[in-house]
Amino acid sequence: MDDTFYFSEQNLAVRDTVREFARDHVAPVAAKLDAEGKFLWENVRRMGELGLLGVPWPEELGGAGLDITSYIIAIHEMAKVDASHAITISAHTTLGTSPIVKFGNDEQRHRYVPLLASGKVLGGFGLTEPSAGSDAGGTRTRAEKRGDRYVLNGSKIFITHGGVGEIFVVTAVTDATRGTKGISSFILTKPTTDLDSARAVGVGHDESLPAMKGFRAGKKEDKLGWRSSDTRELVFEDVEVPEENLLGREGEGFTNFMQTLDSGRIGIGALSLGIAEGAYEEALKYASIRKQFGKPIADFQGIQFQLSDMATEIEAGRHLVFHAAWLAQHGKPFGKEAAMAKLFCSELAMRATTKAVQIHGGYGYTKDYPVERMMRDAKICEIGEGTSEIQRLVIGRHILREVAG
Ligand code: COS
Repeated sequence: MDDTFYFSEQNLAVRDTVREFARDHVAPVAAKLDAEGKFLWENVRRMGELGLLGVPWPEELGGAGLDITSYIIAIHEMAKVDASHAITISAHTTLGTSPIVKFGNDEQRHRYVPLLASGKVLGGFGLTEPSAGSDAGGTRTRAEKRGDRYVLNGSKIFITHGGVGEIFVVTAVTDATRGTKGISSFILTKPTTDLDSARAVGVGHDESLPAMKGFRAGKKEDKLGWRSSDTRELVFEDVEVPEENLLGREGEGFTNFMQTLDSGRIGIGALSLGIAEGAYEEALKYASIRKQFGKPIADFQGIQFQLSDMATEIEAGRHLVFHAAWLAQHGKPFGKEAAMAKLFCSELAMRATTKAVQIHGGYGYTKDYPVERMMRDAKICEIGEGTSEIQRLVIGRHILREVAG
């Protein structure tokens, strides 16, 4: 894919900015952050300064005012070096901020989006629950209307930025008799769990956001991959949420969140593609310098075939991801294409990273090379923001609807 042919000057400038940032500030620390499971506030600040935490939002809301392709490029480019930094951009922007941009009223948009888009505070998205994973409609968290407020009780799990974040959009059942149409969404706020670090760096906390009593982050997950991204439980114990924090109308929470996930899938497709490309580049480099039987292993056809397969599949993945982004950018339906991009690229990330480890041989299994981290980081892409099975289900429904006319 000839980048200069498909991408605008602006798109390429975003790519260069992220490439430079990733080279200077992410690559040198990625392995250490992974080993320590550490969330790096300094890089959140830097990403905010570069406009990477609000790429597609209008400038009047504190965003960079760029197009969706630029945003997808940012995720893709970052993931070539470190998936944890890439998911920070993606989860914060699509999951944490886009529901407020798209479904919020003017007051909500102006209240919360500038804080998020500038990277002053981090956002998150609370949908998944212990009994509502793939079955997102199985939400048990309740929101009971009492006067001019809702009282929330329940919990969410596996929430990116659950601890470090301050602004969350979450779903809760407002009418248990109406199935998915009885699910509503709300904006909740709490202080970051990392208050000292956030204060020291100057981002991550905003005094004007109310600490809602009874709303707190729970256990931090100790994960296989994406280890320097913060994933936690969110707990709601009689949380009083003012009615002006209802996002959209009552009963619209499920469909709004499903639309958010449609967009999110392009981002996870791009993130997965970035992991695959990062692993491919490492494998190519290693195969060119590693000598066995008196010559670089890249001279062996067995290695060339593996590299050829990786390069071909990456090329296919790029077309899927950037086609879905193009559709979204031009206001065309993109749900099927986003699910295809996410499905193909997440499974590609697993294949490519596994091959990259194999090409590195014993060294690939050690922490001396980044490919083992990339392999661990790839796995969640087949699970998070809709498993591969759910993507196949979504694609299947689209196909059958198209056939039915
Ligand atoms: N956009 C807009 N509306 C949507 C939608 C979408 N992508 N998907 C579903 N809806 C609407 C449907 O049109 C339906 O409304 P009507 O009854 O008015 O037609 C309503 O939502 C219920 O949809 P459906 O009956 O298809 O719901 P299901 O319970 O069968 O669930 C799936 C649909 C499986 C697709 C959904 O639960 C899902 O995406 N699960 C995966 C969740 C996920 O990705 N979790 C990741 C963690 S969050 S980061």
